[in-house]
Amino acid sequence: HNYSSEKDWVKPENPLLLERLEWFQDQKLALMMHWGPYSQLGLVESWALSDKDAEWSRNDIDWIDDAEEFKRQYFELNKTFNPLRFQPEVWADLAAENGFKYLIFTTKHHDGFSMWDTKETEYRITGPECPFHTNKYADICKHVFHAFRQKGLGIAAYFSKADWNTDYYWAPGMERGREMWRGPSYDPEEYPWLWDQFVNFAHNQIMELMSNYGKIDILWLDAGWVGKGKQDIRLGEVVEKARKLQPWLLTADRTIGGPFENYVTPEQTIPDRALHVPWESCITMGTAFSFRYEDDYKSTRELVNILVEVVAKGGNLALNVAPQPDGRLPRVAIERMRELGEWLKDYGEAIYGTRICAPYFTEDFAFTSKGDTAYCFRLFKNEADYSYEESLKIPYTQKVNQVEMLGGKGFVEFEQTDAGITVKVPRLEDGEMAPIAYVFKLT
Ligand code: FUL
Repeated sequence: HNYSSEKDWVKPENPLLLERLEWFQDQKLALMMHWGPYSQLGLVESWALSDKDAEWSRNDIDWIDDAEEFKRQYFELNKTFNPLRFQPEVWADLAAENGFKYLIFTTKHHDGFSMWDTKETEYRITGPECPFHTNKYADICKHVFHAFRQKGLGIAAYFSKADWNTDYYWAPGMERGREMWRGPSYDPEEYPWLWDQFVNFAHNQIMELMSNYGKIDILWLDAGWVGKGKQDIRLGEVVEKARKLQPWLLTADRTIGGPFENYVTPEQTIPDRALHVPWESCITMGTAFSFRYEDDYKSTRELVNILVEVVAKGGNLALNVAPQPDGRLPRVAIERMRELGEWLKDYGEAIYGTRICAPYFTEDFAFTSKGDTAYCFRLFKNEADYSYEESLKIPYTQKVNQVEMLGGKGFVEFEQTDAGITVKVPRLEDGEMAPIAYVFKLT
């Protein structure tokens, strides 16, 4: 998933949606969460199901030599998914306290397991086979959305158009899990009745989420590879219905371009330049979108560097943190969220509500702006990158009257020439750690 659909971005005509895109661009930081029965496996979300992707997605399954048996067992993970330590208020508190402004939650990933009380399939969290169905929090989406809304965060419903569980996705007699890249496994022209059923099923599920789960800000549709051209899932129809109930709804129909990709969504990557359309990169804190045992996590310094680069290029960061199968977040993930939150308490002013500002992002510097104010970050990518130098040359050529160093350092002396500004940087205080970044407010 790259950002080439930037060129196909269509500016909405509806003034409410334009206003919502401004809201969206103010938020900067989303918490993305991938959670479902697959979390028990500790692999890569649903991908181990796909024969075509076996090489990378099953590469650490050394205990399975029979793919058919594995897929059969995978589809039974609903029978053991029982997240008794699910406490959405704890997630929401942690997110709100640490600077996350909206949530993107997997209502359904490619495996088709629905995390809400859908009427469309038994393969769901409230289904009779799932032990969690008797829990008072069984309708997971409802409780997650409610908890985050209570804390003032926006809500994005991630919904995979691909559904490898439903019969409507497979040609009659074909094995589940043999995913075809464009999905479904048949040509809709050959089986129009089947395709119609699939499209109705997707529409009904989307409408359940739009009707019974409170205010939804964003419909985040994944699997852009389902529904291109003649295989379109007739999105216009369902979005029109959805917007009757949720007139403010933004849609992120990934990599499709056109009227339903209200913003562009690079994945695990940051564009090489500032983009002039609304966008959001989803990037994992660990090595996959869903939970992995003994995972490696990005350092706080790395996370700050990613956030600043994304924001300086005009985007939002959807930082993905994966809950464990029992419903708790991994300890390391919590620590990182807190450290990022600490950093944002000092420097969030230069992040939230900002827009791009030339020269955007250079080797060492990043810029953002808010009205007449510009913010400049001098990033230190590694601790070893940091060494104290009293005077720092900033390549910013607009007229500046005053320079303040955020993080409680106060106003600093500076000189301005045609080439930029030279500021006098105060020394670290005794015991002060090497900073992740200097942040200057240029007025
Ligand atoms: C991708 C999916 O295939 C991944 O599993 C993940 O959900 C990511 C956010 O989007 O297209």
